[in-house]
Amino acid sequence: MTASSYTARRTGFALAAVAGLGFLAACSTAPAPKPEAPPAAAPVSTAKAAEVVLASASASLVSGKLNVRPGADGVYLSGEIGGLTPGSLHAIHIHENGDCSAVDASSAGGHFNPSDDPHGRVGQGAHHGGDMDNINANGEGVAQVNVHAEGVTLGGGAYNDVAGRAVIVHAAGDDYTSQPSGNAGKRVACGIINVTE
Ligand SMILES: [Cu+2]
Ligand SMILES: [Zn+2]
Repeated sequence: MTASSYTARRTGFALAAVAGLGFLAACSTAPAPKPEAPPAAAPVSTAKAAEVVLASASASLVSGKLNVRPGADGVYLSGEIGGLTPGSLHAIHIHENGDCSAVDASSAGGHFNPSDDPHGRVGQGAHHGGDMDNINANGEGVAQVNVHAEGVTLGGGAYNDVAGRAVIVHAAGDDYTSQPSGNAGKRVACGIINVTE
């Protein structure tokens, strides 16, 4: 073998090794496998209550506090959110990851979707478990929240458990149709569902 062909082989091997590393890195950051099919018996909520402290994201002035309680067909969120544009409409959803660390709250991931359905509107056909109705800000930019997420539980660790996940408030309203998230704009507040009881 000549010196130059040896170098070419060495270079080729090094490139293959780098490509292999890239492949491994891609694998390690690939999304977690889908949860398994729901069991026959519906999972039940084991927690009685949780709270969400919403902090601003995307340089907004939005903040608030919500109480979360399990109910007959999902979980109910109530409380108050302030710092919104007076008279404006805003989407509010439960997102997959309990991680509000990114300045734009992108770390919270997409809508919590344990049933592997398209985005939609709660109470009206197929929709994400994290989909909830829009909230309205009054003339002072404060929204009284009273929303409901269907087909999810609070506590217990079942595939549809919302404990430890994030609640996100968006800059615009949810059109309940656009995929994958209702065309609701920036994430203006984020908070984690912390079980308290
Ligand atoms: Cu959202
Ligand atoms: Zn959705």
